[in-house]
Amino acid sequence: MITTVEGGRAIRVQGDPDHPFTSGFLCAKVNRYLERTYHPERLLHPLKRVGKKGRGEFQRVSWDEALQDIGGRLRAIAEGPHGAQAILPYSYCGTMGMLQGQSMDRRFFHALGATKLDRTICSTAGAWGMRMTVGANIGADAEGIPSSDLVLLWGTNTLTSNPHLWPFVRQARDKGARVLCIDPLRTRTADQCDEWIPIRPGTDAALALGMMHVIFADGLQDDDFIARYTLGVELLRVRAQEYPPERVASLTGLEAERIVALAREYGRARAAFLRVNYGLQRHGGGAMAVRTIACLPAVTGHWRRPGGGVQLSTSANFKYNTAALERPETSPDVRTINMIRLGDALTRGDAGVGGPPVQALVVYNSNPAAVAPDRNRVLTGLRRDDLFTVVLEHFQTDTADYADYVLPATTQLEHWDVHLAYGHHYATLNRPAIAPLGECKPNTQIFRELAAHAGLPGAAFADDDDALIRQALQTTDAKMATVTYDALMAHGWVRLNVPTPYLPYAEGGFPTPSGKCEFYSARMESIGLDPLPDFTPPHEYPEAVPDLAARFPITLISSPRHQFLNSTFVNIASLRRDAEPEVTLHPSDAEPREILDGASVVVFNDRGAFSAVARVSESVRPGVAWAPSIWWGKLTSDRHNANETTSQRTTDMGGGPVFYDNLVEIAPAG
Ligand SMILES: Nc1nc2c(c(=O)[nH]1)N[C@H]1C(S)=C(S)[C@@H](COP(=O)(O)OP(=O)(O)OC[C@H]3O[C@@H](n4cnc5c(=O)[nH]c(N)nc54)[C@H](O)[C@@H]3O)O[C@H]1N2
Ligand SMILES: Nc1nc2c(c(=O)[nH]1)N[C@H]1C(S)=C(S)[C@@H](COP(=O)(O)OP(=O)(O)OC[C@H]3O[C@@H](n4cnc5c(=O)[nH]c(N)nc54)[C@H](O)[C@@H]3O)O[C@H]1N2
Ligand SMILES: [Mo]
Repeated sequence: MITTVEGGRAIRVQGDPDHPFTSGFLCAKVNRYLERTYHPERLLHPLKRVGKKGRGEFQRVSWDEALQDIGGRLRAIAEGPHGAQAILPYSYCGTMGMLQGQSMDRRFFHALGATKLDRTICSTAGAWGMRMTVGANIGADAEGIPSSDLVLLWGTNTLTSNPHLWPFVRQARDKGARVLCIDPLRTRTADQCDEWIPIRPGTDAALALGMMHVIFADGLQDDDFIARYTLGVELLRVRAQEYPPERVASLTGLEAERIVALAREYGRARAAFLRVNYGLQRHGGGAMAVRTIACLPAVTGHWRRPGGGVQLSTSANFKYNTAALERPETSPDVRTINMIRLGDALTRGDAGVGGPPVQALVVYNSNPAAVAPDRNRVLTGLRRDDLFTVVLEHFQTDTADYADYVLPATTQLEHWDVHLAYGHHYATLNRPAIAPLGECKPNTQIFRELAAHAGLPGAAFADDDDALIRQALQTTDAKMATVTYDALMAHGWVRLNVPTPYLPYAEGGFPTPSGKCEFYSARMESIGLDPLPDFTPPHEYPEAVPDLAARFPITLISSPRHQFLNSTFVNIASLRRDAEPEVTLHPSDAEPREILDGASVVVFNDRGAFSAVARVSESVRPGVAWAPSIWWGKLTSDRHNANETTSQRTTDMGGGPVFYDNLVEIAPAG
């Protein structure tokens, strides 16, 4: 991103036209980054709560007063009967920078001896699935897509969540490639594809196994690739036998002929690109689904060719020196709490992991009062009078309303950082374009100063941001060889030391224990799991929980609204455009409930409820509803959002969330 500054004020942001992946355009949200940065409600001074928790009544205080009080109180808790494990940090991806996201903050909590947070809320299930099959969350290079002859957008809303991929897809299409979208929703992406394959939520592994069934039956597999570079094909064939098209049809809700046709098209393609993304792994069987799909390009040998393979992410290619940034060795042996279980952690004491009650919560780069599942319980916890809460933020979010102190943080325009990517292969430097607004400080600086006020000694807190950048880059990893301090300072971004396009597994070299693509996984067997790919039903799969499904027959998907970035940008007027929370349902579900388009409805289950305006449309499959998210509760008419209904259960592997594995009922309001 290029920022134009005049007289100290940023006046324009634009994409870098020279960047090979983003090629000069920004997404709908970041285009509005100036409106966000200079928003009249931007937090510019430290604030101390004066009203009841949740009311949002605060008064301005000085940094000194805030830091002294916070430092003293955290120290008192650390020295109290429960020790420092009563302190819980809570952060996720407000910024994904290596500095502002995971450096001084970690050093601070490690030195304090605080509880550790397992940062699972987005991607760990899928990452687990990739690791079990190909060995790492490293996939095919999107810059190869123009050479693909088939693109499957599988569980991803590309035009919304990954728009920079689209130009590559178009290039492939211009050369004759077909583009298919596998999604329970006919998203704006599906609308632009050659076909929409409206799968039942949480059943993708069954579809992948059905495809393998047909591919093996028709002899469309690449026997040479399989023999050289994979492990366990005999067992995989047996497993795929169990998934004939008719059975897969009943599991996935797709027609058997459609499944056979898809399998043949995939099997006959030269280089099919599977763009799987995080949407499809937000179900009880999410890790196994990704593991299973990730077997496909090894069965067909598509990894050999540019544009072939599967991409969940490219992030594991970026080997910044996180140990140097975080100093994990300075942490005592403490418990870890899964961030998805925040509701339980704050209200049940220990989120099932044992140990002391949580007495202090320090939130940064996250808005858990909006984004965490089982929102009722999260808010009940945040409301506790005996919980000391500190929030580092740009805005007075739902979470900030429950804070004892709110500390104003800088934005991307105001601080230094370095970034990895999860859809391409370029490292990025974030150079501040303008001075911090008001009294805002970067997270790194806030944690340095908190360390001093909490009486934490150590040279670790003396490193400035320039030193942190240099430490992040201290690595001997071959792919990082091009990512030097000088190159970043000179160009702002630099490609990893990999060819274009990068073919990670063209000649095997899978980073698994066996060095092969593991259809059979001894690691999974050793921890008591099925060593082979399989279909693991969602937790709230109607056939498995008929009583629940009788009361709550609709699966709710609450994936992002085009103009929001999780809960970021929801308070930007030009992006919210006076919209209200909506829920789209199929006419065959609307009719028996007497719900008309535009009607006010309530979406509910045993966990909670939220209001929305109904949209009746065939853009969702029957039995599925879509609530574009993630709303700030405080900007809706009933102060609720879709996470009132989502559960704290975790995925089969990786401890991920199950946001879209969520049975609800929808009724006219009142
Ligand atoms: N505009 C915008 N862009 C974003 C974000 C944002 O909030 N807004 N968030 C960013 C972040 S943090 C992430 S993790 C990514 C997420 O982006 P994606 O990985 O694309 O994931 P989602 O948008 O959660 O879901 C994508 C699609 O998966 C579908 N889906 C749900 N369940 C299933 C299923 O069981 N099977 C299949 N096949 N499809 C299913 C949903 O209907 C949805 O259309 O986007 C990033 N980009
Ligand atoms: N129902 C439902 N729930 C979901 C999802 C969904 O699709 N549906 N998506 C899930 C996913 S994929 C993810 S990744 C999570 C995301 O959850 P979060 O990581 O909590 O993401 P955001 O909601 O964007 O909130 C980030 C906050 O960080 C703040 N911030 C940004 N930069 C900085 C900074 O430099 N310093 C400080 N101190 N603060 C900063 C922003 O102002 C914002 O309020 O939500 C998950 N929750
Ligand atoms: Mo995410």
